[in-house]
Amino acid sequence: MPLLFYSEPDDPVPWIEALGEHLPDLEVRVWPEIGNPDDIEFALVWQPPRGLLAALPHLQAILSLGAGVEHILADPNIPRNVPLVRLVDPGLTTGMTEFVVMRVLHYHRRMPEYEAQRRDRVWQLLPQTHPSDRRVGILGLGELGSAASRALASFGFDLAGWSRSAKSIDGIATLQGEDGLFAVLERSEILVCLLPLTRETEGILDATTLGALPQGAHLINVARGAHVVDNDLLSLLDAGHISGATLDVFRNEPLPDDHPYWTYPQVMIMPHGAAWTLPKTAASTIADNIRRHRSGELMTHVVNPEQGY
Ligand code: NDP
Ligand code: OXD
Repeated sequence: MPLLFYSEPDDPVPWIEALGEHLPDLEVRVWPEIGNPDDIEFALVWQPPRGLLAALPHLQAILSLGAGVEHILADPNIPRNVPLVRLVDPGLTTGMTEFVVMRVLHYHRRMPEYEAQRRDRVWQLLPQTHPSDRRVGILGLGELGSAASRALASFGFDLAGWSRSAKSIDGIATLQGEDGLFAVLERSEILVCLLPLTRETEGILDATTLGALPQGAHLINVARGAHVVDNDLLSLLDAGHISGATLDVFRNEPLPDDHPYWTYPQVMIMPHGAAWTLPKTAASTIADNIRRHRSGELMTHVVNPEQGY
């Protein structure tokens, strides 16, 4: 039975080709040319329109084209008896690790200050800090957060991370619960957010939590825009409590033209491109789950809808 593909405005052709290499018998129907909705067995989607999934009566599994699934769970009508699978893709993990390491090093090696010096034609060496004296915090130690942590650990950073359940990752102190969150925040000169967006994590980066960071800290948000209370972040930037932020994700995307982030000198913005889901690397995981489902095995990375990730 066919798979419905929805990922506007992406080109579906690389996906059809990559999936075809792993599952030559899979028929991919690209929305809106889906034929009879009764035929559809799998839906592979990114930000599907509300109601689309509910209109597929024989749907067997919903496969997210992203690691985050809030774009699917936001639809109150998604079929609750159909498993929802999030994406774990080695290419996505590599891309995110690269981006996090790049921005942590950027702040660690004081690049914003050197850029300001260059603008003012100042020739001045700034003291260099050894990574073991640089405290970095990671919120979320799942596929992406743990991979980024391991990469940062290889530089020797002084790392602490926060997750819901207890973890053991070489080279990183791992904490849980509200006390654990504040223990991570209070020590993080550079804070990376890699949490999923759920009921519990929406707005988690607000005046209280961001205010708990040490004076002059930097924020790297590569998770979801709604983790951040934007006015609180802007106030803390204005006050100099936060020295700078790298924001890849926003409450409203594209970022509205009149948003203060566009022109805020200490804010680096990216158009939600820290890490891409690449057909070349992601198709094999997706195909593997389709094969598993067809042969009656449990799929991997099935979302717990109650937890929201
Ligand atoms: P995972 O589900 O693998 O990891 C999520 C982590 O967050 C887990 O460690 C989990 O804890 C922790 N967590 C969740 N809820 C809580 C909570 N209430 N309190 C404490 N810890 C919590 O997700 P991924 O690592 O694959 O992806 C993370 C997010 O990154 C995605 O949901 C997406 O929003 C974002 N993303 C952004 C991209 C971009 O280009 N900007 C690209 C890809 C993803 P535990 O391990 O105990 O369950
Ligand atoms: C994702 C994303 O969740 O790209 O995978 O944001």
